[in-house]
Amino acid sequence: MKPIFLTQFLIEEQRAMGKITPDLRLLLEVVTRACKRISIAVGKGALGGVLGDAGTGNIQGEAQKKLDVISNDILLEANEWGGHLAALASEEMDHPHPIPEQYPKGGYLLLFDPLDGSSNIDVNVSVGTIFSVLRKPEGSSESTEADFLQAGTQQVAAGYCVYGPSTTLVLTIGNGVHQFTLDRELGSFVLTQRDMKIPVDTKEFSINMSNERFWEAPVKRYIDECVAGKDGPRGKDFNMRWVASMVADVHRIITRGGVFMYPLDSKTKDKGGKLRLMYEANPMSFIIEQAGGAATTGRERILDIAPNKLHQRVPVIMGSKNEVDLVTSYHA
Ligand code: AHM
Ligand code: MG
Repeated sequence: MKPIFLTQFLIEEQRAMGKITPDLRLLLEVVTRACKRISIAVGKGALGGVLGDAGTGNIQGEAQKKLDVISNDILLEANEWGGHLAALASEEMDHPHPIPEQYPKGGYLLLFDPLDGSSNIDVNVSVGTIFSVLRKPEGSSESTEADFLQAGTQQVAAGYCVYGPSTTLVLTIGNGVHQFTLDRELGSFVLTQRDMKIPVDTKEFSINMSNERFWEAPVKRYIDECVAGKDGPRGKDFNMRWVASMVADVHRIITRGGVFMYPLDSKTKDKGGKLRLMYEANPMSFIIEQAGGAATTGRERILDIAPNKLHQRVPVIMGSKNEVDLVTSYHA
């Protein structure tokens, strides 16, 4: 079969579905080209001198890895000049990044977690990039932080790349979820799965069990019942997986089902949760829902949350629909 490259896929979507404007297509091409550069940097590992700490911290008080900073710079540099963006925001930057004066401005806002799972960089385990695209609100001339504070339902596109044994791109523009694999010889993303669907049922959960004593009762109940296996109320044995890279854990779930949880716990309660709404929870929830799954905080649908700040954190429960519905019902 003739390979379908990302460019062809996007052009055909633009023509047939009217789903993509030329500017959005350019944006997606530019972001994914930046991901290729990040993939190369990640792949060089110790030989590229890219491992280890940067010696700096981000606004969330987390130590930055060299590759966090490199990936952030690659995404900024790639996206500044094209004329498709009004501004950018990153998990690694305190404030939104305006488009430099010398370049034209466009109608989209780009948000990203440049390198998710960065605790895994130095141990050669999968990491990734997550991104989300919003429209700039009508009427405002200069972009402000308030422009970004839109509910996840307003996203026009979202995607992630996993830098694993192969580099895969998973993308939604609001009509299903499609997977592309990087052909390293050609340097191009090739469509390898159209319309991914998450099985509604699962026997696999993904949570950091070391936090068990900090969880709330509904999550503890759900996991206890899974762990009880065949002899418990669920009547089946469950398996557990935790990569500690959200991109890798969610990618497994989109591929073969499962439920991913970073729930509210007493350690992160003051901050609202562990994962970031705008850079992690919203784009992943959009993708998960487009693949037939569900995503909640336990108390509400993630995509419905009206954000109150750029670096807001939220509890996350996402994946196979029936399981997410069950955990959510325990919160009721
Ligand atoms: P990061 O964006 O700084 O890498 O943090 C987010 C990561 C997620 O990818 C992952 O699910 C989680 O943090 C792992 O947390 P923990 O180390 O508590 O298991
Ligand atoms: Mg992250």
